[in-house]
Amino acid sequence: MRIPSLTLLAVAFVASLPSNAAADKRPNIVFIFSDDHSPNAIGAYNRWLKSVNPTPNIDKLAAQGMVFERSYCTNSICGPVRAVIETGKHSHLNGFRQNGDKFNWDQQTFPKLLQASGYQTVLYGKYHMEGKPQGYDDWVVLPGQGLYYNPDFLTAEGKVRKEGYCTDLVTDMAVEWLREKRDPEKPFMLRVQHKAPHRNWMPALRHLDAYDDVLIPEPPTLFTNHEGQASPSRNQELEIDRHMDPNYDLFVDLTAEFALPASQETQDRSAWANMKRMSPEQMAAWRAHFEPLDKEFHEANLYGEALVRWKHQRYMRNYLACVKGVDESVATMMKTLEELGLAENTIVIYSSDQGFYLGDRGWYDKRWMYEPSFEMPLIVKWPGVTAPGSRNYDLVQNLDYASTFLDVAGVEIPSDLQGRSLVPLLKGEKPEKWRDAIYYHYFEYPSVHMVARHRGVRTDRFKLMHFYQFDEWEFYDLEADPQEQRSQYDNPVYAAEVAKLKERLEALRVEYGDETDISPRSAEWREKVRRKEVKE
Ligand code: SGN
Ligand code: CA
Repeated sequence: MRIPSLTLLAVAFVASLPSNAAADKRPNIVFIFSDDHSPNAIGAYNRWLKSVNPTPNIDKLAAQGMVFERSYCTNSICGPVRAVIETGKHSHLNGFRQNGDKFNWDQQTFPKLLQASGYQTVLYGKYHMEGKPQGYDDWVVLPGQGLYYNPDFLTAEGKVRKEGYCTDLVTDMAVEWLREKRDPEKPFMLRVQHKAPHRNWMPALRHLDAYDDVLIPEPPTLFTNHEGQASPSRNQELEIDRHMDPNYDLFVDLTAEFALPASQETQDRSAWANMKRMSPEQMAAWRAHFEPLDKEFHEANLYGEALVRWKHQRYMRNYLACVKGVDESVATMMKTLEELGLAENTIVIYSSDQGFYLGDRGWYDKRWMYEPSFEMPLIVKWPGVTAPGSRNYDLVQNLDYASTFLDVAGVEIPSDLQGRSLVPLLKGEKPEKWRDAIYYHYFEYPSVHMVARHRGVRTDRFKLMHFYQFDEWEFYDLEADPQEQRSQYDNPVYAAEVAKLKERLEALRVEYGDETDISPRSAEWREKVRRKEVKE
């Protein structure tokens, strides 16, 4: 008997299928990712900002899906979080330890693997990893931090300037791709990545007055003295009081020549650095909004705690107005998926690169392993899989995203990935051996905001942090002290627990292969760094 050739067999097989069965029905993934959006500023997380109802649309997504209550990043800073997502490997292995590093795009990434398996892969917006993205069928990205108004974008063909507000422009590109550019026969992974609500907090004109009449709640730790912590907590530069600049950060008009500060240097550190990008019409609307508020501020002549409170209100109003733009983007994406009949087979994920201090501990910015900047929002709607309104309390990380996406697509997860697929958790299953501790390592010091390097471990209840350049430790019982106000590192009551966590930290270091030099630096080096005489 003659055996038919493989080609003939394949033709016969395809011909025997119903006409549309050739289409690949694996789930689509829409990954909406913002920059510096704290879970505290998401209604669904039920935290201290909930009363201002900051995110009705993200909350709707949460009501239809699963909210991860214990989601943490590996290294609380933009580029590194993204590199971990791309590779599923910790910073010390993927090579992107701190902002300013360059990502090596030649390495294995999850979009490359998805693409090879037949997914369409698309990336729009902030990526912050330098270089030409690989593994994407289409990409249009912001250079570096990107700008809020009339930003430049990088494309495969070169740089283009787009007129409008950044969050809207990124959403529009994603919508246009879904409506007009997608191949309906193939599944897709679409990344919609916003600059907002990153510093300098510039809302869309339509949202400028969104919170004018709202008294924003204050976090319980707006006024703390950091006496209960190791020295790095007192020697940072991210306090609302001492480091948040009313003009550069809050757009308060402090000069007679607001529109054009005298020197290049003063321009760069003034509101002008960001406002100069606006069109005359945009700038007129912007100034019309802030002028009466600035007048009131100057007349009030505030100082001390009253000034901190005022700065906090202004900061939060602008930040939350930026969040509003992102929240609208989520609504637009969900509506578009509905209209195109894609909602049922599309997983929608909302996340952000790290948490953020919204006055917590008296601070803004991120970087630390303390909860407000260590956590990452993570909300997932997977129709037919995530139970509507469900909550998960397992320890999860950005390290897990790559494995999760591959698992969703039925692609084999390479053995060198360090995260774990969240698919069982999304299904509501409780895997027998889920991780019981999280490993953290932050590398960027000395640098902007002056947060010392540290590594650490967090379990369900305890946290150990090691500021190794300074040879100082902190330890917290998160049940007894959820705001991490007083380190118990030297408290004999916790001695056994501290010893256990030190062992755990070492075991995780070995497991993840982190060979970073963690020897303490000399007293002389520490002093020089603090006097700004050393840059690394
Ligand atoms: C800029 C910001 C910092 C911020 C870093 C990192 N300064 O340097 O406030 O910590 O980015 O942010 S700014 O004057 O440019 O606003 S990150 O999101 O990229 O990690
Ligand atoms: Ca960020």
